[in-house]
Amino acid sequence: MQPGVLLLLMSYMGVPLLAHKLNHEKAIVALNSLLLRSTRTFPPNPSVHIALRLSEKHNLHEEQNYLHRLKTDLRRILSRAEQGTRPFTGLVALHLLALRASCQDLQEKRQALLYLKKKLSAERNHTIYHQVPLTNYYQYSLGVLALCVNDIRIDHSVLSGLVPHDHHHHHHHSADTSAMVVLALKCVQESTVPGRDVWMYSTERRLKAQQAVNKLMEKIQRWWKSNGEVGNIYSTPLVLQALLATGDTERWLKGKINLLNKSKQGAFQNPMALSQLLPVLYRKTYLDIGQMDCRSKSDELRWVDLEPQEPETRSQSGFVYISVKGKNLVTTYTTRVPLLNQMSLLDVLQAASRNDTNFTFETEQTLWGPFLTSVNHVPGQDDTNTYWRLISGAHTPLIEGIQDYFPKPGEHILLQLSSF
Ligand code: B12
Repeated sequence: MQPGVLLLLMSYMGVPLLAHKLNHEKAIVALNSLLLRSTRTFPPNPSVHIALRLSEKHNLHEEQNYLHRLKTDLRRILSRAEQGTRPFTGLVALHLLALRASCQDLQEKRQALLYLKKKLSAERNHTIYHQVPLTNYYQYSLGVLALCVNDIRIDHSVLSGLVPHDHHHHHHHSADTSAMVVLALKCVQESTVPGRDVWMYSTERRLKAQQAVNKLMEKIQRWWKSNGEVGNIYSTPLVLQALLATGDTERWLKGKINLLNKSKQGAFQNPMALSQLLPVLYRKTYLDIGQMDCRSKSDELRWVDLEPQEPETRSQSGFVYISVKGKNLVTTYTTRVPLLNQMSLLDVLQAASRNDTNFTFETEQTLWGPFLTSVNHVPGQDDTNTYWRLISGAHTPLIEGIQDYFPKPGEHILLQLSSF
């Protein structure tokens, strides 16, 4: 095409392009208000605070209140952690990122930093003896990222646990986890000693980090789908952070537009999912937290009242079929539940246990909502690497949890005890 023709074409397209851009901005601010609103109706979540702090529009009063609640929560978590129940590596890491994003430097922060350093050593030791961390690589890298963003120097041993150093060590990370490892190592690579103009880590360390980042990004590029997704729509926001952090703005933009469209279809109602999405819509990554100075910003974000949800008119009739399979793939239980309007999978399971006292299940509250921990008295267990996997039809794993997924009439849902 002649350059002149291209120019002409572009000037014609310029007007709708601008309109698109304004629409995008409006949509992003609407999502920002939606996240702000979630602070009133959901338990405090440090990931939500991080996203509110990283965004362009603010409501400083609401953010301050939320920070206060988070601190109370953190004190509770740390005192529970002292009783040595289970590791809170990822949760404490998110709190430390949230505190840094509000430029808070207090007693609870020092205590949390100490705790996280200890836990990361424990994660590392666990990888030496058991090939996997105490929690998982996602939390391990989140922990490294949180220390790094808070300018804390990380032990060599802990870092080398994230960098596969020989050929026997292949980590098969998911897209989410790969992205988080990239962010952690990118932070390490770029860290300077506070107040001085020198690198925090040796040339050799930084080179190793760089090489590991390159490997992971190659993998992410191989996984890249033409619609701009990697993994699924809930891993893509973190992948877009990794792409931004490594300078691939072209893929970031493509992914962002796709996710904005998905959010218009209601895919990011869950505040945790939205909190992972919002930063990349504003072209921000968790690495930017380290540069925040918390000087007064815009203070104009209001939380909009939601337009009343359209009442679901189509009457859904039919059944949802539930089956339960143990590890040996033997079906141990089946039932069917009449599907009423707007029933989540959680509602369906509750109805099933009301209809039949032989069917029981338990859940545990997490940042993503209720996690299915046990079915018919059989628990999924971290120490044996098992969990209750949610599957639709014969083999389509759900990409949402029991509270967020809405089964369709006639759908078969399989609860399958699986390994991870
Ligand atoms: C590790 C991991 C798991 C591990 C957790 C156990 C372990 N010891 O590692 C296992 C393999 C068990 C798992 C299971 C599932 N997971 Co998962 N998981 C993750 C991952 C990679 C990291 C979570 C984490 O450690 N967070 C750090 C800490 C600080 O946060 P936390 O909330 O306290 O962490 C706990 C919960 O997140 C919980 N958890 C893990 N996954 C899920 C999913 C749901 C829906 C809920 C409610 C809780 C939950 O386990 C964490 C450790 O205790 C995230 C990726 C991400 N982007 O966040 C996906 C992610 C959260 N999981 C996801 C999904 C869909 C599932 C499953 C529903 C898959 C399925 N078809 O069965 C199941 C849960 C089923 C059930 N029983 O309720 C989605 C959620 C998307 C959404 N919109 O809801 C994510 C975002 C991955 C993705 N991109 O698809 N998961």
